[in-house]
Amino acid sequence: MTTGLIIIVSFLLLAIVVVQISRINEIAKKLRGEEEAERQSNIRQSRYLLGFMILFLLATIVSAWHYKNYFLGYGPHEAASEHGPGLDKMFLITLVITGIVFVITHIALFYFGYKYRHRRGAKASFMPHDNKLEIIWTAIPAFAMFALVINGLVVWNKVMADVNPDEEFMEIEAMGYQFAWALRYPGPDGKLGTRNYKLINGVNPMGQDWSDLKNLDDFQPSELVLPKGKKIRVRITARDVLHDFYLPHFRVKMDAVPGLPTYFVFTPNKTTEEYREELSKYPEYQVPFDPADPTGPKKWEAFEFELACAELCGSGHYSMKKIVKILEPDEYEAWARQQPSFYISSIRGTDEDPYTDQLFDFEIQARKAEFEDALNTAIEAPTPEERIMSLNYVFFETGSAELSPLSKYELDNLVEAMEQRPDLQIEVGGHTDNTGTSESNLTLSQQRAEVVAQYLYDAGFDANRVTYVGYGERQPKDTNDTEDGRANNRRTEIKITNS
Ligand SMILES: [Cu+2]
Repeated sequence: MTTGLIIIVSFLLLAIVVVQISRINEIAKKLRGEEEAERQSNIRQSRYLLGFMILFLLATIVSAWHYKNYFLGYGPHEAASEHGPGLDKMFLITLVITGIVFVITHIALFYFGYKYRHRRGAKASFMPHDNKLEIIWTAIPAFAMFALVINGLVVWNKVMADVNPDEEFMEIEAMGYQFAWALRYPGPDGKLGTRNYKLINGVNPMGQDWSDLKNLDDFQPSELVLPKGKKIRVRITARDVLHDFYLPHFRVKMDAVPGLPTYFVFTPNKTTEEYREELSKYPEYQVPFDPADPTGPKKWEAFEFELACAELCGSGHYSMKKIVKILEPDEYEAWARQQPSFYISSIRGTDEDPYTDQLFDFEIQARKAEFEDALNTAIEAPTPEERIMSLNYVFFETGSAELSPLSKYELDNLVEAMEQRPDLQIEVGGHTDNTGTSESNLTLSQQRAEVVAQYLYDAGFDANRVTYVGYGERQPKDTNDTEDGRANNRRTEIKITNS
């Protein structure tokens, strides 16, 4: 605020000075005569040009020196990827060549302005054409440009190269949309599933095709986390408008174009921790990250790599920033193992799920483990009232005693458990919610309990070990006022009856 005020006041004062000087000139002109005043003015202005040149060049050099530790490629900001230093070197060469030209042309510009100021009686020399001069000022820039372009092509071909199919790499996907990035990792199978833009909807933001089994373990983390030292191929796409996948610290930058998949291959070679370590050696990063909190973390401690969008894609463009973390390979593995599959966490069991009529192996395993735990808890319970467990995955068709197909997994768990425990005796109990008359509910619960018992009889157990009772709606476990509560009440239980 005060800085702004000082700048405004300075400009005002400067304007007043300029106005005053021109008024003094007017008066001087009248006193000394027009011609003498003009000569004086020419000398003065040619000197101002020289002064401006010195100030301008000094400011350029001093500010570049002062801020050098903030520039990518300088100070602590060495590239964090394998291809990065090659690009940085190319930029440095270009900067040195164009920098020399920049300084020489500016000195020449202002010096000539000084040297050839108007003098009384001086005459301009007439030089319509000079072959030698033309050749020199065409050949030198042409040669310099040629060298830069050739160097650039060599670096470009290295940086933009795709992976060899037989080489080891990890492929992830980044999709830009207004206004964020959706990231997709291949999951334990190491392969990204196929996508189709026609399948994009509110629950399937990337349009994953669930009929492709490779999609089922893909996960969509909120941060871009990558292992150090691994070659990464990023598939880059856009869902709506142009975006640009930009990882400044890794010198990665590629447009994300709707309908035209692009990619970038790079190998991160510094972890976030290592980069912070490097920053900590520079005084610029030893200051508090948040100036309002002087005791808080230092700039180097709070540093994070970032993913940004480098295409002005609309009003929310600025919000496309994502944190990027580079971890040691074992830390990365631990992180990746914890990421839930998008299909399992967001699609499984919904209307989008094409596999509601089947169980996956891992689900069968998980349900079996859950069953064993619950059974052991019931067997070891101290009082007879607690020796009860629900068969959580036994379901019937609505209003009937017909088992739903997937119930067999839970019933097979029960069969196996009874085979392993020859002295286990159980009572199968059927329960319903309070929809319908209590008589019909009682009948339905008896029929359902009988169907489960029959399954066990068919498996070779007899009535000494398995009895069944229908309790109807008499023993609700939950409220009958909500659908969830009613679903909890429609249950099949087993009671351990051996004492
Ligand atoms: Cu964008």
